[in-house]
Amino acid sequence: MKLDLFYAPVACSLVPFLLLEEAGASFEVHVLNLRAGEQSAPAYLSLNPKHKVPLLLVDGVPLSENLAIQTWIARSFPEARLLPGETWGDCQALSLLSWFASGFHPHLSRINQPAKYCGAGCTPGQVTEIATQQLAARFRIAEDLLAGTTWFFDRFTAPDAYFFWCCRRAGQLGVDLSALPSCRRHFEAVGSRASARAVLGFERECTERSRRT
Ligand SMILES: N[C@@H](CCC(=O)N[C@@H](CS)C(=O)NCC(=O)O)C(=O)O
Repeated sequence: MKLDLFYAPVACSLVPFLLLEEAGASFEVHVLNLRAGEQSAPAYLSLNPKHKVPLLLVDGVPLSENLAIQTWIARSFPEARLLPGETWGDCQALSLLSWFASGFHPHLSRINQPAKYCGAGCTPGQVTEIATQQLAARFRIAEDLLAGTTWFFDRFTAPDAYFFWCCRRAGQLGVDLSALPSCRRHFEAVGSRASARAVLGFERECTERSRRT
């Protein structure tokens, strides 16, 4: 089976990258420069007309959407135990993945590019402020879910990787997580895994390479 992951530094494609590392999968990473608009090049649009990363090609056939890609990885590499492994637990995990994709990610996108989300009579500052408030409410819920526990389930699973990215991106965009000790502890726990260190090392190399060119 040939796996090709389309990835961009800093973007949410970090999550399937990390899970493929956890699974010990053999895969090729194709780096896109989102700022340069490489996600809108015709060759990429023919694979993913939604012009987004992540995208996973499985034997040349594209699969888009983080939730679907993560679920595919977890099911295809069962020995990595990236989902709880029984129906109720798996549905609880999908519930978290869906929440991160629909409850966190869109607000992070708004803070990243507020002008894109402005209608008449609304300023980028207001978009950022509302998105920050919405995120704060969601992070408080996550804080309660993580109180007294290292992981969302009894061990590291896919939702931990996805929430790691949400916290990382929020921090990079200036969202203050300092009053959320459980989220911060969770962030440290995921960040210290070999998979996360490998992905962040790769990201550093990409960033340095693009700085040099
Ligand atoms: N619903 C998609 C969202 C993916 C997404 O928004 N990716 C961003 C990076 S984090 C992207 O590729 N943006 C480029 C663009 O919008 O042109 C998913 O869950 O996979």
